Amino acid sequence: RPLKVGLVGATGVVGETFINILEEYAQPIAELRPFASQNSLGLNIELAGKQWPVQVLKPNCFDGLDMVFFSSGDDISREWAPEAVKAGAFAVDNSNAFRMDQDIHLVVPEVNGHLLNADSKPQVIANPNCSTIQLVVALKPLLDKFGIENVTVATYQAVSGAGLPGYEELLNQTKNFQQPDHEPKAFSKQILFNCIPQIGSFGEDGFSSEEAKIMSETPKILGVKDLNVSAFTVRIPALNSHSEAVWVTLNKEVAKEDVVNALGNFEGIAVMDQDFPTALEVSGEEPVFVGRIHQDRHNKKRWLMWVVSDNLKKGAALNGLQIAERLFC
Ligand code: 11C
Repeated sequence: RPLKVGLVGATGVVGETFINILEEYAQPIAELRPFASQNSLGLNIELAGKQWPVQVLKPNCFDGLDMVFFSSGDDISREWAPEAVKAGAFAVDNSNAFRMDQDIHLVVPEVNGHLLNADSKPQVIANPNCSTIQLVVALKPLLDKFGIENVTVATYQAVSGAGLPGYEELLNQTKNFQQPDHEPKAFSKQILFNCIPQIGSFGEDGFSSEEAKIMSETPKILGVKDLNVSAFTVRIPALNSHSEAVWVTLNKEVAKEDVVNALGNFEGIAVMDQDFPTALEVSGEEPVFVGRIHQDRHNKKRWLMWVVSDNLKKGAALNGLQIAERLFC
């Protein structure tokens, strides 16, 4: 049956990606109800040859919908996702509001999609952080085949992770690159010609909120509560797609061929072992790309790999839609 879909945050970069993906291949949509702030009233979103007027959130605004995708920040989700569930819809939430709640599923369909099926009742389902999603997809086949002792990850994250303001800040600084002082807004320092080791805010232990998300979400999604994950996250002047250098220590020594086969045979992974993937090349693509797979010199159980994926697609909108597919297909 054609679905009735709500989209909160319809005018943001993730919202826009969600609409593009819906247009590409989701099952027929009976209704799109886009929501955004007051400033966007009067705008229409085009989907399937029809215009859907942008609305603002208000009581009973989700009535009749099957699913609502939220990508509009933690506060909006905290307040409105439960309202969508009360109205009888699934709330697929791309914010950080519910991810670590014990009774909320945090889902990457290839990894732990078994938590959802066509009999699931309307509930909030959390979409993980983008840099976590591509990491767990790459780790899952290694966990299943060889077991994992620990994981270390250093990220190189694109500005689109910070939404439209981040994207525009890099483009504007690039256009005006000779101007000496770029006043940073979306980032704490100038992003052009730079790398900024801050994503989110810093905690007392020295980790940033982005690092904390990766370190707590990864064990939950993989279903290994005590998995030791250490993350260091950096914003770089790439427009889109996050890159990650990953060190994974397996429970046993294995041959390279076995590692490459495990990764290559897993749903959602594209291995690029001869060449390597880059952010620019994989933008717009769906899989998680893995390259530079090689063994550590000192610890033969330890493997290094380079993991790149489109943070707006698999890292956000596409993963949300794949969650919906588990529920409705
Ligand atoms: C970034 N990963 O690149 C962040 C964006 O909790 O979903 C996504 C934040 C989140 O800045």
